[in-house]
Amino acid sequence: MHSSSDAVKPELFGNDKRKIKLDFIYTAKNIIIEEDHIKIETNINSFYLMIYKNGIVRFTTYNKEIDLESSYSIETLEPVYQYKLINDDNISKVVYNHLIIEIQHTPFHISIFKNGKLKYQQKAVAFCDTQSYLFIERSSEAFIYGLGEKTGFLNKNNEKTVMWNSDVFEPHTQSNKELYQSINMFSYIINDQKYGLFLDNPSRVTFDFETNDHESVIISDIGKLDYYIYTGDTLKEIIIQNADLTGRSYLPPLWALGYHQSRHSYESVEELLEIYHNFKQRKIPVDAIYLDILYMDHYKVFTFNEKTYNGVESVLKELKEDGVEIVPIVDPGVKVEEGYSVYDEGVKQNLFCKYPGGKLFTGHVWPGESAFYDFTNERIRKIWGENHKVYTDLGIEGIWNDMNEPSVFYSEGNTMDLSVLHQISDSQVKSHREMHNIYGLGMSMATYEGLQTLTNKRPFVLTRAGYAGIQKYATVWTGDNRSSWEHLEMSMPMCLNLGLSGVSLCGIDVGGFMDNATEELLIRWTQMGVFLPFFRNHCSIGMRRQEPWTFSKRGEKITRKFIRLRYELIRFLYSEVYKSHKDGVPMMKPLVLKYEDDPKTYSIHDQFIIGDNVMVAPIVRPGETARKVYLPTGIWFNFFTNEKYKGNQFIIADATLDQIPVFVKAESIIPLTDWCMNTEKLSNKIKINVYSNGNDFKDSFVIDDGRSLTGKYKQVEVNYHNKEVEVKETGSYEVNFEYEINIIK
Ligand code: MIG
Repeated sequence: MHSSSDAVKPELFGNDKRKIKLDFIYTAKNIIIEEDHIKIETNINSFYLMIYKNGIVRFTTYNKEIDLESSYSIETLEPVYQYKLINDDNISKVVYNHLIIEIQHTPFHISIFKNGKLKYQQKAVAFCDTQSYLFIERSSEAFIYGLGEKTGFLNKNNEKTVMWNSDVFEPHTQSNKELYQSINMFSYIINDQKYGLFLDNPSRVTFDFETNDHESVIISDIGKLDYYIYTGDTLKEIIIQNADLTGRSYLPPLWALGYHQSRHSYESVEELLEIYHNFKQRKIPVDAIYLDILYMDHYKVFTFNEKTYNGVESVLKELKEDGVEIVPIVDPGVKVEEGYSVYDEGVKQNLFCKYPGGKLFTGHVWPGESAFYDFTNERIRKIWGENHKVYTDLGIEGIWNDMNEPSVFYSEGNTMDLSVLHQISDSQVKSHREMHNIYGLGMSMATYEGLQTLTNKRPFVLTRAGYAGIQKYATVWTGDNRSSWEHLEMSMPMCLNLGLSGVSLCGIDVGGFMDNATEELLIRWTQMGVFLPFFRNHCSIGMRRQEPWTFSKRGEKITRKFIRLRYELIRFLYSEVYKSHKDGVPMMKPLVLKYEDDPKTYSIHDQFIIGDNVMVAPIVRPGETARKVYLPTGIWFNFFTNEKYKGNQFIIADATLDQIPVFVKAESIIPLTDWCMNTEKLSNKIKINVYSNGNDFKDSFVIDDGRSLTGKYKQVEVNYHNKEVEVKETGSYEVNFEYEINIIK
């Protein structure tokens, strides 16, 4: 039979040492064009191939009936028809533009060539019960990026990981394979050979780049083997193809980019007010304060505790008038309690997940026994969205989705029973085992759409769980990290790989969630947070407080300075959010994404680029006041001192406790504003730093009102020509801005 069958070592199956017999597709028979796809009949089943306009190739097969539909997490793409199919003895070729897809009949192989060069090779496909196995050619020297929210460093090659949305409370280490998000997408790079792959399957998926030499094995637990190959020539092109397929980031309101303060929990309106007053009196900017689970009445979603949160309406009004937003947490579990309208309506309107046979599924979470909305169903998502009127009536415009893996206490596997059914539509029902990883995405989708309908403004949604496509509805944070230096450092590769998987808007709990932060750790974490897409300080109940003023005067002074810096940069940052929402490239980039021709960048995980030209190199070790920084080719300026450096070298950058190394590349601009207490108070005076090396260049940024859905914006183009700067505005946003030019050379 096929060589790969021998290559599957038993370790692949972990503790399960049963001999697993795989049925390989070893031969392809009839290969024909059928409507919008090519059908390949094999000894086991039919295998389908489709090509989309932007160079995405899809392969899909099922060991049951034909099903060419995609999951609801992806965008509808137009298939192309203008390809040629050439059938030969043992090889069929599909030719489309620069692509040739070669199908070897026996043994069954598929290879994709672009401009004559091999990109991708499917070595084998096999099945075992409900599972499918995909074997792909792999070099251990290659670099593999993406896979969403994973622990460890940037390059994921020579590792094995599992996609199964899980609430992981123990410290996140490289041994934690499963975390809250499942994004089955990676990019593969070795020299000039590059491709991206997305496997659209929300059941448990194992990516094994470790066990077998020379090949990757991807195992889907149940459902279709349905995957897409991105044939872009560069990492950036691959990332954009992924955004074409799984969607671009949503556009959050401007206030989502401000500084956010959270804690589990601010236990009463008095405590909430006290936090707010502290920010005000200490002149530390803040755009949002979070309400964690203790704001509710017995943890019942869509309620407030009448004792501790008595008077919440007027407090929220006061904060709102001052420009401070409130973001309450909403979990998916609905307390089983007759008389509680959310539960009663859920039963009456058939909104909850049920076992086969119709018995209600309940599981224990914060409110006790709880039922779970079925977010796979559009009708049910809509009703969930409407529930948010309770919040939007109070002026709330942002929601925090937690526990949506879903996490279920004291249950096998800490989640919903796998036999529970999802009523996707009237004609389609699937088991939780098959749909697990999409549950959180459905919840955020429902929340996002609900908020948008209710407020008619850009919603802000923060989520813990997700699947590919989550970027269309929510910002992602990486869950329960720890107040440790290791987790400070790991914040970067985690967010960078999320970005490379489509999730541009992401962040971590600044200061760390569990364990006790120190002043030094909080300062260093806050300094990094200033440059992350999402900047929220959050901390667990029972842990040492870590609001900016809770350590010494020195701690307060330094964190204040950096939180203010966030506001000086906020026009720039929001413009980068907007660009990423348009072009699909993450705003926080690993060096390799910008400098792909420079292999020295390939493994750098502890510095990053925000936007296109701002290099951030945080200090991530206690007591350190200097660190190694790699500056890629070009001329660079220290953002704080304007000192000039030649790139293509490692430098040692000093950073005492009140400094962070940040460099800006020549031939770029940064729009800066004076700091203010929150984004509602942002000034219309913009200082444009123009970083010049003498050459002519153009750069631009985008401004708008940061909140409405009108789609009116202003593009500000800065043209550096013959040592003169010209500023030109285009677009339909009518507010006037004053520009001051500051040339740095
Ligand atoms: O079982 O709402 O990750 O941010 O503070 C823990 C309480 C539930 C987990 C979240 C964390 C949040 C906490 N939640």
